Amino acid sequence: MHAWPASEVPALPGKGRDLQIHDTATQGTITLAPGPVARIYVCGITPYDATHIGHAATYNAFDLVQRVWLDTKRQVHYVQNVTDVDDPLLERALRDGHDWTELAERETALFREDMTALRMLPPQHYIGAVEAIPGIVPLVERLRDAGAAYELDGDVYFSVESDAHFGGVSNLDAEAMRLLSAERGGDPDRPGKKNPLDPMLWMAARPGEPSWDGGSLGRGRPGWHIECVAIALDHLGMGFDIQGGGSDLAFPHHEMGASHAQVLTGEFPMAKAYVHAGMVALHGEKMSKSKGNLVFVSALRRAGVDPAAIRLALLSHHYRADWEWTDDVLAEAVARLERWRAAVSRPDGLPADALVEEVREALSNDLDAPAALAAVDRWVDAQNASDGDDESAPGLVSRTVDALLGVAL
Ligand code: 5CA
Ligand code: ZN
Repeated sequence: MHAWPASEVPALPGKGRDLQIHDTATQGTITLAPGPVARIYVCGITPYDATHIGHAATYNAFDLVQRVWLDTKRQVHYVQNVTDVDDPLLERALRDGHDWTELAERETALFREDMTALRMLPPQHYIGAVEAIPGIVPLVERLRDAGAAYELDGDVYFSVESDAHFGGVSNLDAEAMRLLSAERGGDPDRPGKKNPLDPMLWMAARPGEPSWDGGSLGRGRPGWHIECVAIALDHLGMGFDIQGGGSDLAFPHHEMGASHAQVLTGEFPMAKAYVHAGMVALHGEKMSKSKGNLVFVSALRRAGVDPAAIRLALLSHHYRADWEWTDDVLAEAVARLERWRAAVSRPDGLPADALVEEVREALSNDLDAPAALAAVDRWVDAQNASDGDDESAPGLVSRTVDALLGVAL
């Protein structure tokens, strides 16, 4: 699958700092020091509805990760999936009388447009679940042949007990895992399972649903977690730097994925850091496609909102915080964008070398975007109130805001 066009990232003078990031697995902050090529996998959308502000906030966090790494003069190898076949997508297509492939294609196209407008850097590999199926089947067969998976009425389940590290990503107790499993696509109450938490690796073909050749597994379609693992292992290998997504993916998705990968390869860990963004709410509840309390990026764009203002609104919250989208959040971002643009549109200004370092420091400190915005605010306020004569300053500030925050002034 093709991704979307990359906006250019200006090079800044000097060099950025290594990223310190909160890791869900160790429940602490770790400093990542990747080699010349940093490797990151970020879970992509299930394309049955348009990109909402919650999605955009999560992708914004991982876009900052890329920008910090690029500023350290590393390359970034970024992989993202599209869950273009799964229960919620098929259910929505059925409900609305649409062809599921057309629904997935349409919403993926809109996602690309939204990501481009928001200046999110694209992944080098953007892979759909459907196109990954030929790589998934042999992995499931291997897990089964190694005794880490078993069959139940034609479906194949992963045995969580086969991974000694199971539970180490999300650090939840058994009861919490069981509740979340039921809530997030698992089937803990299905009779016959060895452990209620065991997730499906391969679902045997159901009447009226799409299915693919699964070799010795029979016709069917892949489970959700093995989809991301197959894509990540294929393009990044084990021990990559960051596995990313929203906090609702820590369990079961990233927990199960790590277990699949660790059992398949005999290596630990799958990722050096498991990084999770907070949830954005609307009217007091998590924004979610299933509840329908959504603010779409595309709807804001159609209403004439500058994507740079949307981006500033996302950046005004720390990525790990849960926060609420309101009209005020957007109005504040629109006003900030205007102030910033006025400040850099002057022919000269106050020296900005210290600002570059402040923004670098804020972002390397667990992606503290609000601190980065505050630093730019300080320069902008001083600039708007004085008559500095550094002719390179406005350009340097524009390039810094563009390179590190993805905002075009
Ligand atoms: N396709 C799977 C991942 S493999 C999936 O979770 N798709 S999704 O469309 O439901 O979500 C895409 C990303 O947006 C995930 O990282 C998810 O955690 C994140 N996300 C969903 N809702 C919100 C929200 N309200 N706030 C912040 N992030 C969200
Ligand atoms: Zn995923």
